[in-house]
Amino acid sequence: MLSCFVASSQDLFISLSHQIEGAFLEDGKSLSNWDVFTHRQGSVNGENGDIADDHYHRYLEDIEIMHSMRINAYRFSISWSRILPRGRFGEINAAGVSFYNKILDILLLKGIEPFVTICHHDFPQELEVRYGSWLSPQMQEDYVHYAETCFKIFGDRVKYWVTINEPNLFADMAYIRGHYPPAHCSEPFGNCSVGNSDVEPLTVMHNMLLSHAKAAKLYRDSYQAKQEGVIGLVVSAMMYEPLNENEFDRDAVNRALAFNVAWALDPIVFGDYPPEMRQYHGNELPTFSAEETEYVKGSTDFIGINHYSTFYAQDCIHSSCILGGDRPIRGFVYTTIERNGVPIGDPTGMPRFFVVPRGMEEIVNYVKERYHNMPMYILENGYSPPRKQDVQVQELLHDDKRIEFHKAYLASLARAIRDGADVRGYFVWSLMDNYEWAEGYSPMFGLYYIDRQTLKRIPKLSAKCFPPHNPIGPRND
Ligand code: AM3
Repeated sequence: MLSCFVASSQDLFISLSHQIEGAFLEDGKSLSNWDVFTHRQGSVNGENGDIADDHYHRYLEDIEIMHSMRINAYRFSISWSRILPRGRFGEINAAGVSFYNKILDILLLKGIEPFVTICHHDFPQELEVRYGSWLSPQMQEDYVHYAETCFKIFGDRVKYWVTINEPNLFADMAYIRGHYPPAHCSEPFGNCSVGNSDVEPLTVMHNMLLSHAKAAKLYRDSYQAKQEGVIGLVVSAMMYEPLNENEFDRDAVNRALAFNVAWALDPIVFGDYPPEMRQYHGNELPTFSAEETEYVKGSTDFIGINHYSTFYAQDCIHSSCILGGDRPIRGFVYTTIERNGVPIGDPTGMPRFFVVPRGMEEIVNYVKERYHNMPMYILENGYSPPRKQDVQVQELLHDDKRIEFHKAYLASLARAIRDGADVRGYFVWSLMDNYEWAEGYSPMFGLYYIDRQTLKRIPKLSAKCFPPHNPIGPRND
């Protein structure tokens, strides 16, 4: 058996979100974009989040699990459709408020710091139907109204706010690949119900960033002094390495990072989109007015990083690339997971995700250098084992590979921290196996296994290893 982790001086946390709640139409919650998408026949192999981990009814047990593990922080998201089922067109749902009030109160009682994400991929379907959600500037009004509702009701207890989860991944998955609702897609991902132009993902990101910035300004102007919290954004931050060791592919790495990570972060730190994108998109890329630049720039107190894997990047300006690689060719970059037929790392259960621990140090250093070493939190990092037919539960529970994964990624993170990166926390994705968006229940990222028949929570081997700086192990009481 593998040993647990070496003690670390950093605080180490753990995370998960509403992919666990279930109770999809209970107590006044409305249909979300995901409820509608997954109920549409075949959208996610017939699987949906109707029950998920039934956390809505089992939150006491789940927080007790966290407490027993001596976890010191918990990241979760609030379901927009539970709090404002009709967005700004209806009333606050008291039952939804009461659910999160209970969670926050118990977490604090147990000494667990809540990190709260306001919008994590989901929102009331009514906003999609009325005006096309993130494609419309109207979504900014709805988002700010919702965010303020959260600050007012929960802000006395929440000291760490994340405005929007992974706007870059959402824009890509929902408006380029068509894997997330509303499933718009562009070439070469032509196999979805609604075609779009290249501009849609740019518009979606623009509305998300303006929503983030307006909410952050409101928080800072009216709540921060009294509530003494911080507010930030989290990006999906994959790493890239040159496919071939030459200057062109190294440039392609920079463009891949610009078109993914800096797309979201440059505006909120510097006030404008990355020059690399401006050069490629020209006038297609939206612009911020002088007034918008004022509040978009510097609108984050910290940078949240979700990191899972690394890809190879190949330049497509000076060499011809095969259209239809792992990603659309944005910024003339083709990304792939193999070099000369050799995969970049060991496989995982997520398509295109490989185990490449050095990527953690590399991505943290990239963010550190580009954004002048702002405070960073690793808000997601985790491992799902390669999927197998008829896998035995015992095999899933004996998750040496997950332990190895976190050991290696934490060692890589520790190197970046020793080199001066201001990383203040690390959250594991995730506490329990849960409903993984476009992939359904097959990926199993949890430190706890969920029996899908009984919904019993069963600790995997890795659960005994967290948090790693805990010298005495989990509680037995
Ligand atoms: O589902 C969570 C994790 C697990 O895998 C979480 O809710 C998300 O914030 C986050 O995006 N997570 C995740 N991402 C994988 C997304 C697959 C994208 C594949 C694109 C490959 C370039």
